[in-house]
Amino acid sequence: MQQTLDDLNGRFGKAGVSFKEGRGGMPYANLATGGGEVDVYLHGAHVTRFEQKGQPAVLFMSAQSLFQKDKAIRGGVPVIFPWFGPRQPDPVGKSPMHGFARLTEWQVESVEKQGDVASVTLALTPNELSRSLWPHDFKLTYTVTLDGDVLKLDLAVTNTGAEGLAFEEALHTYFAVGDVRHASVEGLAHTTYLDKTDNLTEKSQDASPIGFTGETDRVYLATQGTCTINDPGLRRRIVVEKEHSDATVVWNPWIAKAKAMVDFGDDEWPGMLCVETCNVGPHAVTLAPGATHSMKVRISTIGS
Ligand code: TA6
Repeated sequence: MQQTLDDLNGRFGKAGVSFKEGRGGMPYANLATGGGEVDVYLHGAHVTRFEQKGQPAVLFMSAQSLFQKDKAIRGGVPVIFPWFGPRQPDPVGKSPMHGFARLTEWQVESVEKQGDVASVTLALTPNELSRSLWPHDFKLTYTVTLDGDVLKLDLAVTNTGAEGLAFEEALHTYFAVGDVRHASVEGLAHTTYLDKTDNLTEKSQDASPIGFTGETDRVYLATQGTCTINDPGLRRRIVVEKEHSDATVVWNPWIAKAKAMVDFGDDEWPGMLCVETCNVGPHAVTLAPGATHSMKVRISTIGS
């Protein structure tokens, strides 16, 4: 159902939560508290902006991002469901990378504003696109909350069908950094990862923080802990806490891959890195009929 701005503001608008027209004429929800602002496009339920008062943006958004109904937004927090990466095996052929959830408009289900906490809940149920790719019944319920200057995301998947439901999911978060060549990621020491730049070879992470000296694309397995991004460039640390996520992806495209992406500036790769909260590969989720799985992430900053 198409949701007009008048309809959305009439039904849900309140102090701290408003609906506006964004890039490509797409509607988005703006959450505003004393601590900052968050923008969430209905297209893909895509968080495109998280800014704390007086601070540089916490999330990276590509200046080249498309805002078209059949394309993913580049940056912010893509919602990845029900497969991660290329679909394997692909029964329909040419299934979109990272599933369909980020390619379709979600419905606004509710908004909340209590004190300095503002949130919007969006929902996705089977539609023409999903049915053409993945013949399963499901409901996604995604709550985006700005609690003062902290961003909280909660992606709940409910199996509304009569059969078991298996899926992968990720909150594919792009963080803004001063210069990825001087940034590092802590919290994944002594773990095992699959290196996507080396044919998914299984490798061991040592005790040192993860630095970036080239294209980096790693799926860290059996990782439930908090990650911290150390960013001396912006003189801050970004803390990524999570619940019910067993895998963590760390990604920077570096030079060649940046050039290969039409919706990503050739010179944008130093300003970002992804730490993704997910359940993928061996950590895919299987739900019995009627069951719900909720994956949560909490993003805060220290310093700057
Ligand atoms: O999460 C890292 C990754 O899987 C990379 O391999 C790269 O493909 C990235 O996601 C972006 O994928 P996208 O489909 O958004 O271009």
